[in-house]
Order: sequence, then structure tokens, then C-alpha cells
Amino acid sequence: MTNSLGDMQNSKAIIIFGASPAVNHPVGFQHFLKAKERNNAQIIVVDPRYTRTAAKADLYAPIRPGTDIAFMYGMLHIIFENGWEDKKHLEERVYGMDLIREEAKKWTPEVVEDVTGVKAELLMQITRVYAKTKPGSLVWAMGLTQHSVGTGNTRIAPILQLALGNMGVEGGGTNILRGHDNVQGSSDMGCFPDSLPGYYGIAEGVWKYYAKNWGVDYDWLVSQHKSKEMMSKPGFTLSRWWAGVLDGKDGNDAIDNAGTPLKALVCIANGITSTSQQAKVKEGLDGLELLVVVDAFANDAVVLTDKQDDVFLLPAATQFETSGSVVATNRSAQWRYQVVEPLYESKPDQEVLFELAKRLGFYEQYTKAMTLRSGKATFTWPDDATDEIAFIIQSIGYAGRTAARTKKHTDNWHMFDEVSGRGFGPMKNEYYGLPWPCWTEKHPGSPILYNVDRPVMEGGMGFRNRFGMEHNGVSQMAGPSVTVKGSKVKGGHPQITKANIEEVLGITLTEAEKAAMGPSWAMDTSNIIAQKCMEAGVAPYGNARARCIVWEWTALEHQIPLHREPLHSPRTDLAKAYPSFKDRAKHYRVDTKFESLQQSKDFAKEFPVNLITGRIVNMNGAGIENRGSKYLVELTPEMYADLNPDLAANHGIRNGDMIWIHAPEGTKIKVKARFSHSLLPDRIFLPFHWAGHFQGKDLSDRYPEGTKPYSVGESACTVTNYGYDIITQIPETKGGLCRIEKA
Ligand SMILES: Nc1nc2c(c(=O)[nH]1)N[C@H]1C(S)=C(S)[C@@H](COP(=O)(O)OP(=O)(O)OC[C@H]3O[C@@H](n4cnc5c(=O)[nH]c(N)nc54)[C@H](O)[C@@H]3O)O[C@H]1N2
Ligand SMILES: Nc1nc2c(c(=O)[nH]1)N[C@H]1C(S)=C(S)[C@@H](COP(=O)(O)OP(=O)(O)OC[C@H]3O[C@@H](n4cnc5c(=O)[nH]c(N)nc54)[C@H](O)[C@@H]3O)O[C@H]1N2
Ligand SMILES: [Mo]
Repeated sequence: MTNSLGDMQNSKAIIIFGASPAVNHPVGFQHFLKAKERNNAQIIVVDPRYTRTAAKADLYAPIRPGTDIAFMYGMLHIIFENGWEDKKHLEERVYGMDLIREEAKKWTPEVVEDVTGVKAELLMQITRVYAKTKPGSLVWAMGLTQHSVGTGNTRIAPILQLALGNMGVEGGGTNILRGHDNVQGSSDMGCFPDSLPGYYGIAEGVWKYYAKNWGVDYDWLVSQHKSKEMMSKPGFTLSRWWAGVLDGKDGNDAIDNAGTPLKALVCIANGITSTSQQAKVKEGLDGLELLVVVDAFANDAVVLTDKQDDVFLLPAATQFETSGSVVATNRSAQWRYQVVEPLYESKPDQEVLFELAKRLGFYEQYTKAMTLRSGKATFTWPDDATDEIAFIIQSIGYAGRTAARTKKHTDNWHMFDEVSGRGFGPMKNEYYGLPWPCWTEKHPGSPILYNVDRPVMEGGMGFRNRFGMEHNGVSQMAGPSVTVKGSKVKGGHPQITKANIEEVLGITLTEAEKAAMGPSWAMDTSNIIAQKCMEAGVAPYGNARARCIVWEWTALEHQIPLHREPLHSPRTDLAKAYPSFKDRAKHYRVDTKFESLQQSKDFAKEFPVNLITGRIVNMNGAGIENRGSKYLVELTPEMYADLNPDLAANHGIRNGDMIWIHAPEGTKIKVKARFSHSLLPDRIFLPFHWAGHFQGKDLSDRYPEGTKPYSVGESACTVTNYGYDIITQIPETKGGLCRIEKA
């Protein structure tokens, strides 16, 4: 999120693609409604379903799933044709919009109507309102990401904002509504298969940086791995770990895992039942030698598997029973205080991990960094861990987010403005939660990314210089007129390194400073680079252009985002005209199909109905927490499918009938039909919060005694189709097909 929920109150137009904050972020949604009250903000919702969020909108477009890129090119087409783009912004702060402009030419309102199902008139009306009402905030969530083109979606959306000059301004920005509590924190902490904490990646130099700051031998780290080469190879993802167990046998996708299948799975706080292709997930679970689930509830994964031995369910304490820093959707930190001691025999997750490290023989190395710099005999959890993070993670500006500062913010919560995040009284000159980048211990945090109208010491900055100095002879630095307010350096400039700091900032370093300094701002634990930058009013990561082209992605055929039909498209003609990517070998260690699957069959003939999955307000994630609550279950006692009465009637289905939903993979689920006018007759909606049934079979006698939830049912993920994003491998849970029949 570039801005914040509070800042939405400054928006005059808000366009929401594939998110339903009224349901999924109901507290944050109040800021959207306040924008309406304060500024008469125009709210536009683009969603295949008429949601509760759409009910509050001024304009609503019932888009066909998986066609948002076409829709946004349609908007760009109209914007460029009418000259509504922000020309100065494009000239001085953006690179590569020409290619976008070329592509947009093809997307006339009529072509867009054919592909997206949204009437040309409506597209024009939406574009006019959004382009002419500024500042405009663009919001998205899972409706854009859970597609084979998810990454393309998340690139075209900022491009639209760049074209309109809506970046780096109050009330503007790209505002992605994050999911779980602290999910932003877990990404910052590197819960990825291809990065150490702080988005550093896993190249050798990064491992060495970490080894040094953890106080462990790099060679020891290498010795813990199968080989040095494997250390820099992305691991399996949560979406496809099971392919690692199935090992390419029986027609399953081939794997590349140093010659061995996966044998053990330790699952901490995740519903295995919320992952696509449950039949494969089940096979994966069954094939493991060891399954350990660390969870606060009896996670439904343990009933899905037929495995009898070596399945362990360890009782985790909840977040009320432990403490530490968490990160909100707008990059701000907050301290979470413990409310009660862990109940019964449960343990907080870190205790479980410490015990595991002891048994595996590396507890000392695992915890060493927490006492390394203070020289204390023992560490204090979680304070020393928080300070270790602040020390090491320079890459996104964690340096100023110490435990002490974070606690101070939480303790003085009432001293901050809800819209701007600015502090009052003793908290003056700080922004609530020190949203990153927070460059130094004196920096106030950055509430709005890329805002050049504020001094760096008040959260200002340009775009990051991440992609070199020039491309095709064009400078990637911001233009001469783009000077961050108060900066000593006029116009664009590169990121600051040890090699260029004296030249760019016009300063002379002492020998001692030079000796202490790291090679660049992102790996300078002395923090001298950042401090010198603050004195000069300069953002350490440079002042560059935002780019619309990812030139290094030639192999993946998508330097600019292009519309590509979902792997299972209801329009076989369009799947031919807009084919998916070439299949991708060794995508996070497993071969992944795109075009070969998409073009293999006329899926639409046998499976003509669009399958949409998502959330409801009284349930969360895989649902085990809520299905264990009598009162929440009463609101939705059983798993169901929403469908239009016209679609139902054509299949002889009445409201409340049980129906089968069949997927192209040959799997099926049995659920209750619920009539709904929120959907057009070509699509159905499934909430994904149930588990405990599998393809018509009730598995609920398998829950450990006393743990059976009040409601069990089919997981929607049993019928979500094969299909994964080309970069992130997120499953295509919002762009598949199905067939329905009365049960
Ligand atoms: N009550 C509740 N709140 C939650 C959660 C929960 O489970 N329950 N989960 C949390 C988590 S982890 C997350 S990630 C967030 C997710 O928050 P959201 O992304 O808002 O949740 P979803 O309901 O999955 O999807 C949002 C919308 O995308 C639409 N959609 C589907 N396909 C497309 C498409 O192709 N294009 C467009 N434009 N729209 C599409 C769906 O119809 C749906 O209304 O919610 C968080 N908040
Ligand atoms: N079809 C379909 N599938 C989807 C999605 C979709 O839209 N459609 N959305 C996807 C998305 S965005 C997400 S985020 C996932 C969500 O799916 P999951 O990540 O599976 O979501 P939760 O049910 O929130 O799982 C959290 C688990 O953590 C446990 N827990 C809670 N607190 C603690 C704790 O402090 N410690 C430990 N160890 N355990 C704890 C809970 O009991 C629960 O079992 O689903 C994904 N799957
Ligand atoms: Mo999520």
C-alpha cells in the first residue's frame, strides 16, 4: 500500500478492482465511506459479483473474471485518446509509457466489451469519472492477484495510476488491502521461498551479509544445505509443496529438488485446506513420512489425510498469549502486548521453533544475533529480535523501527491523527507506526510513498532507482524538475553507495566513516549512508523513474502486461486469440503448465460456468477458527454456492437443493444451492471457508476427540482449477470453470 487507509479520506475518486472491503476490511472501509461524506468521493467497483462494497458504489462494472488487464487497457485507451493523461508526470517521472500507449490503441471500448463483458458505455463513463476526479485512489486485493496473469494485473494497475499522475500524492496511490493480520510483516520477514528477510533475495552475497550479521560462519550455513547451489534456488511454494511429494510420478508435474522428493512437512498456522487442488494436496499429505501441524486449532488438514502414523498436532498459543511487533497494511508497525499467559500446554510459535532448533542442534547459531551486539548473556524476547531486524533490514528502511520506538507509538496511539498519521504533543514530527521506509532512528516514517512534495525528513522521496542508470540510451533518473522538497541534490539521482556518496551528496567522508560504511545504503548496518542522506535531504534509494517495462523478462514474453485468457476460459475463441504464457519449467522447483493446458481442450464446452471463490464476513481463511464458534456458524450453518436463479432453473435446481460442482480436473464437491441476484447467470460463487468433507464424503469422525468444529463441509479448493501465476505461483482460484448438476 503506497498510502494508508486513513489517507483514503483525502480521495475524491476511489476505484476498487477485485476487493470487497465492506466484507473483508470492514473497519478500514469506514475511511472509504468518510471520503464519500467529506469529498463526495466517487466510488467505482469492478467485480464479477455485485458485492456489499458495490452496494455503496456510484458505479459498478460486472466484469468477467480474469479480464482486468483488458479493462484497464480500455481505460488507458480512452484516457490517451482524450489527452487526459498527466503529461508532465509522464515526461519527468515515468519510463516506457509509449509501449503501453501502443498496446492501449488496440483496446477500443467495443473490443473491451467483447472480452470483459462490460458495456462500452459503462467503461467510458467509469473512465471519464475516474480520470477527471482527482486525486484518485486505486484499490485492489485478491480479485486481481489470484490469476495466472496476477502479476500482470498488479503491474497494469500502477501504470494506470502513473498515467493519471495519481502516484505520490495524498488521496492517490495504489492501495492494496492486505489479508491476514500481520501479513505485511510476514512478507517483510521473508516468508517467501526466494528471499531472506527484507526482500534481499537468496544470492550468495545476501547469505554472506546475513551470516555476518547473525554472527555465524558462512561455511557453516553452507554445510547445513545440500549444496551451495541449492541455497540460491527458490524453494517450493505453499501452492505446490505437494508436487514435491508426488515427485513427478503418475503424470504429475516434474520436480527439480536435488534428486529427492519432499518427505516431511512442518506446517505453522496454515490451513492446508485453503490451497487449490485438494485432491492433490491430499495425495501429498498421504505420501509424507512426517507431518507436523503447529496450530491453535485442530487444523482440518489432519482429517483430510488418510495417514495414520507420524502425524503430530502441536498446540500453538494464539496472538493474545504472546507479544511482539506486527506490521499493518500501510507498512506501519505496532507493538502487540500479551494479554494472557499461554493456556494449558500450548506454546507460542517462537518457543516451538526454539525447541526444534535445539533438537536439530543449532539453537546457539539460531539465537546468537540477539545478543551479538549488546554482549548480553541472554536475549530478551521479543525486544532483541525486533532490534536485530531493525539493524539488518536496511533494504526497506527498518533502521528506525526499534522495539523501544515501536512500543512508544503503540502506547501513545491516541496522540496521532487518523487521516494523516501525524503525531501531536510528545509524538510531534512522527507518523503513527513509523511506516517504512523509516531510514534512521530520528526519521518519522513515510506515510505516502514517492511523494516529492515533502522533505525526506517528513516522509518525502522520489521513485526508487532499482533498475540501473539507463535503458536503451534513456536515463532512468527522474527529470531535472523533480527535486524532493528541501533536497540538496537537484533533480533525479542514483541510489547512494559507498562509491558515489561523496560525489552525489557533495560531501567528504572521514577515513573512520569510510571504514565503517557498508557497500550501499541497503547493506550499510553502520547507517552512516542513511544519516548523511538525511542531512542532505536525500532518500538513500535514489530519485528515479517508475518504469512500465520489465525489460529483463523477455523469456517470459511479457515486458509489458498483456491480456491473456485464464487457463480455463469460458471463451475458447478468445483463448486462441489471447493465449497464456509458454509453460514454465522449474517454476519454484516444479514444472508448471500454461499454454499447453489452456490450448489442449475446449474446456468451455463441458464446463461452461465461471467459478469464483472468495470470502464472507463471518468466516476467515480456511475457517477452522470460526467453524469452532457456535455463534458465527449460526450465520452460515453450512457450505453453499451462490448462483443466479436463471442458471439454477436451467438445471432444475431449486433454492436450497444440494448440487454437485464438477471441475475439469475430474474432482467434484456437493454443496447447498443458494439463490443470489448478485451474480450473472454465467458464474457461481463459492466461499472457501469450509473443510471436513471431501468429494461428497464426510470425514468428521476423524477429528481428534472434542475438536470437531460446529460446521464441516466441502472445501471450495477441491474444485478450483489447475492454474498458477507466472511469477508468484499464486493459484488461479478466481479464474476457473465448472459444471453444475442437481445432486
Ligand atoms: N471476513 C473476512 N475478512 C478477511 C478474510 C476472510 O477470510 N474473512 N481474509 C483476509 C485475507 S487473508 C485476505 S487476502 C483479504 C482478501 O480480501 P478480498 O480480496 O477483498 O477478498 P475476496 O473475497 O477473496 O475477493 C475480493 C473480490 O474479488 C472478486 N473477483 C474475483 N475474480 C475477479 C476478477 O477476475 N476481477 C475482479 N476485478 N474481481 C474479481 C470477488 O468477486 C470478490 O468480491 O481479506 C482479509 N479479510
Ligand atoms: N479458493 C480460494 N482459496 C484461497 C483463497 C481464495 O480467495 N479462494 N485465498 C487465499 C488467501 S489470500 C489466503 S491468505 C489463504 C488463507 O488460508 P489460511 O492461511 O489457511 O487461513 P487461516 O484459516 O487464517 O489459517 C490460519 C491458521 O492459523 C491458526 N492460528 C491462528 N493463530 C495462530 C498462532 O498464533 N499460531 C499458530 N501456530 N497458529 C495460529 C488457525 O487456527 C488456522 O488454522 O487462503 C488462500 N486460499
Ligand atoms: Mo490472504
